Amino acid sequence: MNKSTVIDINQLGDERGLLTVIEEKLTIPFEILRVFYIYGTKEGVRRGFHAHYKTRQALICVSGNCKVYLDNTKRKEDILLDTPTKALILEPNDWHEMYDFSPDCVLLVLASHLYDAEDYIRDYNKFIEVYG
Ligand code: T46
Repeated sequence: MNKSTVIDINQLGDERGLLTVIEEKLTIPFEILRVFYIYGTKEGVRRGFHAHYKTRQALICVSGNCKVYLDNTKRKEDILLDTPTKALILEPNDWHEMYDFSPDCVLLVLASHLYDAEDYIRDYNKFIEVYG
């Protein structure tokens, strides 16, 4: 199983402002089948609380900032996403929770698979059974 990593995305820009490009397979190491974004998250709310069987995702804060707690059964860590030029490549075997959303946070998520509720492991004991 791959390890989740943070990658830098290049930033283009000139006197008019900034521009960041995401290209399938070049910037993001998988085919992108689905895009969604999380925004308007209320203060103090924690989201996620699951892992996946097969979906790989790239999480990018295109506005504001938030944190992501990761647990792959062997190591636990907290990642700060605070710039549109940083992507967390989130592997299926990482239990994840997103928290500390700033009021202006827009968290863009690029996913390798279409939505399938069966791809979620929402029970922590089941997660340990599958990946521990
Ligand atoms: C993830 C983190 C980073 C859909 O119908 N289609 C979709 O593509 C998605 C993503 C969600 N939904 C429905 C399922 C729920 O009824 O929207 C509702 C909220 O989804 P959920 O509670 O799973 O949201 P989060 O913020 O806990 O997790 C989401 C993604 O679901 C998940 O894949 O890894 O963002």
